[in-house]
Amino acid sequence: MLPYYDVASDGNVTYEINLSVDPFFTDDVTYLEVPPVTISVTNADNDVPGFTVSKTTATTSEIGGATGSSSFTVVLNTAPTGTVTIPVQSLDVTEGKVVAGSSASCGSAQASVILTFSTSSWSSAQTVTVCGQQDLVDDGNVIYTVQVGAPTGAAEYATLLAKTLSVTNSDDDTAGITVTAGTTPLVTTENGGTATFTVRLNTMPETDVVVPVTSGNVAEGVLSSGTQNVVETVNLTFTSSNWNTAQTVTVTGQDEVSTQVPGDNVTYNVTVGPPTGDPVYASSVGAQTVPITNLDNDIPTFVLSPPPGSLLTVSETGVTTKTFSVTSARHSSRAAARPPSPSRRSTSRSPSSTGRRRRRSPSSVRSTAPWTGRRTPSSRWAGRRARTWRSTPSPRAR
Ligand SMILES: [Ca+2]
Ligand SMILES: [Ca+2]
Ligand SMILES: [Ca+2]
Ligand SMILES: [Ca+2]
Repeated sequence: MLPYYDVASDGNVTYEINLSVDPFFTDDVTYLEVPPVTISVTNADNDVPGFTVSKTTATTSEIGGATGSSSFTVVLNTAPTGTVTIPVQSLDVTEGKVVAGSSASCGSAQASVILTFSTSSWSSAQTVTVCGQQDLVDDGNVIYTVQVGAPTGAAEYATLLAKTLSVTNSDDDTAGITVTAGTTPLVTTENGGTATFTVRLNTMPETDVVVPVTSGNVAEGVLSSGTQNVVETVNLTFTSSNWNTAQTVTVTGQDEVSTQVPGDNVTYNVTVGPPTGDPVYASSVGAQTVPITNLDNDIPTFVLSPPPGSLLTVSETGVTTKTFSVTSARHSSRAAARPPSPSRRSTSRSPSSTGRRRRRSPSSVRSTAPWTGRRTPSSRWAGRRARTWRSTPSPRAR
């Protein structure tokens, strides 16, 4: 007698075998008197209800899609006595979601899917794909769990426990600061010409980030951003909401306060960072420098004495002698209207500079200067600057 093989978890089944003498095929009549015999047989069941998950570990990536996802299958081990449902759930939807089918369906991935196995489809493996999720945060590779089960439905399955997959979602974000120049190169002028650049973060911070932006030479350029005006350092604050919105920094060129120096185009650095606040930014992002060139506004000129237009009469006899002089001078049309730079107010002026400024007083030169009119807002501006610098004395003042 051979045991009957089935795939149902139907338990140990006991059945009976009846033995009796068949008179039609029996020649020995003495056996016709033998009574029937019943044999009880138990067929031991070897089908244990359960389900198989094809993976215990997997890797996804924040880039998502086919490359950033991982698929596995689920199948029942035995024919169920009724329909079996198995939920599949991501326990961290910020890192991975699940969808029935292939990675082509990642666009509709959810926190969980329900797999249904009937008494006829129980042996067909069903595919589930774990789709890596993007978070724009420099959060490193994160391990999370996808839970399969526990099953419900057929009684022999409803007692089973859930299984788990350990999934690692690879990070694709690197904290950093992007500085974008408004022009290349960044140039200001001693006439107060400005240059701008913008600053933004590359990844979403988990706590606020403050990026200090500091002029390396306040005698050549000071900074403004938002309500922070004409200062050595502006502090740009980035939150999880505005981290990718560029904030503009304006650099305003500075003129000499006293002695005008011609030809002094000065290049210096504005430093952006290092950031503070969010631990990832504070620990992994350094400072970067932005070169700024402040262009000179001092124009060499000449002073004639007597002034142009004067009539000098001499005689062909050579008896009459007249003299005139030509002296070099220079002017900066903004100097007179310029508010004193805080970094230079403490600088003692040399006698020569004072003397030169006196000599430069001839109105024929200065009155035609084109910049004087543009400086007229300086009284309000100068007052603001003065207050600002008093309250935040510059360690870089010279
Ligand atoms: Ca990330
Ligand atoms: Ca992540
Ligand atoms: Ca100059
Ligand atoms: Ca100048």
